[in-house]
Amino acid sequence: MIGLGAAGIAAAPVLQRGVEAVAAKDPTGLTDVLPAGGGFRYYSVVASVPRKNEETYRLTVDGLVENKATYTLGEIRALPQTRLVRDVQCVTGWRVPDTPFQGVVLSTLLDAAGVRPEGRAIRFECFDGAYSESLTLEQARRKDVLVCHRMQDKELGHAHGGPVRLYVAPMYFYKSAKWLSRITVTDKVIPGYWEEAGYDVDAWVGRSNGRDDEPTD
Ligand SMILES: Nc1nc2c(c(=O)[nH]1)N[C@H]1C(S)=C(S)[C@@H](COP(=O)(O)O)O[C@H]1N2
Ligand SMILES: [Mo]
Repeated sequence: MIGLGAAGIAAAPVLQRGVEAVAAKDPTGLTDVLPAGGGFRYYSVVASVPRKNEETYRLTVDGLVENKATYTLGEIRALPQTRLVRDVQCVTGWRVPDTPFQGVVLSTLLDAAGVRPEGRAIRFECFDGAYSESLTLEQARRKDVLVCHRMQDKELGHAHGGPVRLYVAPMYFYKSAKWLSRITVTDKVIPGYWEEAGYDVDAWVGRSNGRDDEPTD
C-alpha cells in the first residue's frame, strides 16, 4: 500500500526545484551583494522591486475591520516592540540559526484595527506587485508573528524585504512576505503565491510540505 503520505514526499522535491529555479535566475544579481556566509538566499518572484523609504513607505490594514489604518515607518517604529531570536528555515533546506527579528507583534495591529466577528483569516500583499501570503486569524494572533523593520539587529535592507516584512517564526520562510504593504482581514484563507503552486498553506516547520507525512498502511 502506498499512502497519501508517500505521494506527498514524492511531490516535495519537484516543488523545491520550483523555488530553487527562482533563486538560480536571480534576476537582480543581489545574491552577490548579500553578506557572504550570512546563509540567506535572495528570493523574489519578480525581476525588480521598487524601493521604499521613510517617506514613501506605507502599510495598510483593511478588510473586515472596524477601523482601517495606514502606518508610516515611523509609526511602526513607535509602537511597542518585540525582538525574537529564532531560526530561519526555507522549505528548500537552507537555514539560518538564531536570527534576531524586531518589530510589532501582528496582533497589536489587528487589535488596533478591531477585527470584525466575520474575520477568519489574513491576506498579506507586497509592493513588489506579485507576492502574497495568508494566515488564519488564530495563527496571525500568535506572539511569534511579527511585522518587522529590523533583522540581525539592523534596519531591514531592501534585499531582505525592507523597509518592512512579515516574520512568521514557526513556519517555513515563504510565509514571511517581504516588502509588506497590505494586511487585509478576510472571511477565509486565500492561498498565497507559492500556495497556489502547491506548497502547504499551514507551513509549520518540520510538520508540513511532506515532512510530516507517515505511510498510512
Ligand atoms: N515578496 C516576497 N516575499 C518573499 C519571497 C518572494 O519571492 N517575494 N520569497 C519567500 C521565500 S521562499 C523565502 S525563503 C524568503 C527569503 O527571504 P530572503 O530573501 O530575505 O532570504 O522570503 C519569502 N518571502
Ligand atoms: Mo523559501
